[in-house]
Amino acid sequence: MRTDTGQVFKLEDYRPSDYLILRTRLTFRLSPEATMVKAELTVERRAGVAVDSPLILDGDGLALRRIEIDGVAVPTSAYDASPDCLALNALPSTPRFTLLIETQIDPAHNEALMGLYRSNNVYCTQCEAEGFRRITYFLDRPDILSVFTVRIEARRKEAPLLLSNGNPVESGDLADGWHYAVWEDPHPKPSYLFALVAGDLGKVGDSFTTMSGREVDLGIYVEHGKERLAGYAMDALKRSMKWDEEVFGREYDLDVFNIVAVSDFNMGAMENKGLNIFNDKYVLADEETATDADFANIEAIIAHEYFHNWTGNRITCRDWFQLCLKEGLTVYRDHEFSADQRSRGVKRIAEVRTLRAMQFPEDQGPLAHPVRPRRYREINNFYTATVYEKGSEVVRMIRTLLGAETFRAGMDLYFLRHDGDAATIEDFVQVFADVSGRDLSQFALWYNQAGTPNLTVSSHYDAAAKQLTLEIEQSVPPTPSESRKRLMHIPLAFGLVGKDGKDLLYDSVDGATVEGGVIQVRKRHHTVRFSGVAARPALSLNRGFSAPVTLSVEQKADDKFFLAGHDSDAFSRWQAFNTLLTDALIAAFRRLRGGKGTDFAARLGGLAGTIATNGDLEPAYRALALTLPSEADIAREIGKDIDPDAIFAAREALATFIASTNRQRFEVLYDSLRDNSQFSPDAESAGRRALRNVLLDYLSRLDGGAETAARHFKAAANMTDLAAALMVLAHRHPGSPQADAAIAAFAAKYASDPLVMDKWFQIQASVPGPQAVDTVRMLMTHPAFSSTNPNRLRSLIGTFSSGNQTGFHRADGAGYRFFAETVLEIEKRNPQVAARLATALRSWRSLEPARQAKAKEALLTMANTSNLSADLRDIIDRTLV
Ligand code: B3K
Ligand code: ZN
Repeated sequence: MRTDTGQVFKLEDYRPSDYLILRTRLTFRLSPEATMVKAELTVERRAGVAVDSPLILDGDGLALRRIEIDGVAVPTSAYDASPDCLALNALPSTPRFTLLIETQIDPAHNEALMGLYRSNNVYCTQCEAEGFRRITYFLDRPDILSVFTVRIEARRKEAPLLLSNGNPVESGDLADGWHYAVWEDPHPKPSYLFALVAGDLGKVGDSFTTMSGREVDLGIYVEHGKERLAGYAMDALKRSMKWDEEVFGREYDLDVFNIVAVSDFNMGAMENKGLNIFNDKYVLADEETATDADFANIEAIIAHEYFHNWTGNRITCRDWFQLCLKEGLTVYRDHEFSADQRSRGVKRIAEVRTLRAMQFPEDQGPLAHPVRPRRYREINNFYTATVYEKGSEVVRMIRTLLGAETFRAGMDLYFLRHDGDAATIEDFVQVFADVSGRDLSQFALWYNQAGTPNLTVSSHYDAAAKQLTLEIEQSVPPTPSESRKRLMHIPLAFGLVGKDGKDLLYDSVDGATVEGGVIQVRKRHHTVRFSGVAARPALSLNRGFSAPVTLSVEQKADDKFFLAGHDSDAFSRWQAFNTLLTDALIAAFRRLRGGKGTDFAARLGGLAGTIATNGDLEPAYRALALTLPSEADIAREIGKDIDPDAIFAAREALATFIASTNRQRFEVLYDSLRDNSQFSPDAESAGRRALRNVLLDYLSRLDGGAETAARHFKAAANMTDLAAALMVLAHRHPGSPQADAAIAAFAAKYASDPLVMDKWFQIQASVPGPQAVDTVRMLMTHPAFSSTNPNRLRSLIGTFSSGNQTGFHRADGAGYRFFAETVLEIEKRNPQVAARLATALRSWRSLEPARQAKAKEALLTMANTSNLSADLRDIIDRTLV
């Protein structure tokens, strides 16, 4: 484990390296505990660099075995080697030389899952961001692009399959049962995109013909016997390849494209050139083991990693500060792909829900950072929702500002101008400024300034003058180390909705630039006046969530109800209803804490019923509308002095109110949505299942609810329905015979399927209430649990800490104590996963005082532990600031 050195990396310190590595020839002789790695590097000194400049290579826990320059052993006086660094002081005076380095590594004991490690007896690698330095000494930074040739040698019995990046060029037998394969990747790439896989795996093969008629061999490698489960992933891959050609004009560039699924993986997947490595959770699926959400995730992540081939691999990042250059853009691309494959409106609502759940709290808490950060201590902690999701929103805003055609022209120019480059955000923004002729300097603040901007809007309609006036005010809240903020350029899409639900027209507008239904907010204050507006409209703002802002609109409840039923923009219609629900929940929370407020409006319950049964609306949309804001959503809206128990009680009360108001309608609809046809994972069928399962959740709260859910469980013909029923039983009827029976039946059936058992862990870890701590402790001793597997840890510890508000934030602080102790235990093996889990405490300052004090104690326990990893130290220190 790399302990923290306290070193801070700064964007402004970027400097090109003195040396380049033009070619990298690697030879691996694989053995679980003693793998030999020979690296032959063609090194070139940059023009103008002094001959006596040292070459300083990165390492991480390496053991050096041999070192030669141009075929001659280097005397020990000419270098300094430590596990973490190799400094060469006396180099040839010729500008180019060959450096040979031999290191020995121990994949079998690599529990951090970075570098070369073993997962279920398969050798695999993860090098982003800085894992390559755990394999050999290198200039392990993304602006060093090198042409890689990789030779892998292994015992054939142990590893019949030998894969690396690029195209296969040679393979054959060696003495003593060994064999080898050579792979060559013609595209220069940074070391973080290196990959190697060796083991005994089953293959699903297919092929794709690119737009210029080239044939690409596709392979997905999985555990033997699981080939059948890779069909959906393969289909998603082919659809992704086609879509990138059609929508972005991007063609694949190697003879093969391989994907390998492994079961121990720190994140979702990795875009290594020509050899994507995936968490098996995002490859394996059939109706019996995967939910509709799993299918959608597989489709999105397969697409995401494939799209990286152009946005990430062919054009990579100059340094890690530019991470959003590839991640934000690639998320934008996968969002668009899913929107095209599924329902665009529904997809947008889901995206915004994720952004608010994951990114808004980041922006509003101690870990806030700009989409392009300026400082980091541990880069792995910056693979965040801000970099990914907000980064994607920024790209979307560019498209909104420029229009689809100009945006595409900008992307074309980006590919043309920067193909083969390690680029920056400035490069990216510049192509759009060039194609549009617009000044995007204020807009670029979205990359450089942290915090979620707020827009406050009030409106006034003058019937006599037929004028509508909007007062728009922007503010950007202070965030750590950025107390003074500059004003942002915010594209605010809007509609003036008339009585018939259609948008009203207007003659002219002044006070801000308004084009294509978008107000461009650039100043602190705009008075925007629309003339020639025939009647008082209901104001629909931030349509399609055109900007990632919070919005405070002074609006009559009547208008909100009207928009919730009539806004022609699907997102805004959903938003209007969601706002009504949120307002009602906050009022109920305040009532529970002794405040004043009226009971739930009967109209709210009525509207829920109307939406549920409105056949003009897609079932998936209706399911999203009827899903109440989560406890975390409500907490975020309330912002301070959070009491999770009161929030929980308020939410339960509203859910029960909606259920009892609509009992009959919900029952009829629930029955009518029963589907006996052949399973299909398509979005429409998934939408019907989603709606039916939301209705189940409501109905389960009424008399006979446990029986209804138990019937649902028994009748379930797919994992979506089965998991939904189990969830409802475990959450709404804990300890009931029905719940206990379902929990036992599920475990008995799926005991040997770790990915399905993850759902079982998740469902139980999220059961609300103070008992959750003990439940999770107990489940950690279950045979299906493993404290070295990241998926298991996320299912149990991650769900408990980020998905169980009343359990984790138990009033006596036992949840926090258990959490701190567990994170410290995990950290010893896997600092990256531990650090990610630890972010669950980031909103501790918004808790009520007693819980706040207890959360702080847990943070201090971690902070006062000596020899913390750089990963955990960084998160804890920033959280406590
Ligand atoms: N680029 C990888 C993430 C790497 C995370 C390193 N800690 C997967 C992705 O975003 O596509
Ligand atoms: Zn990515």
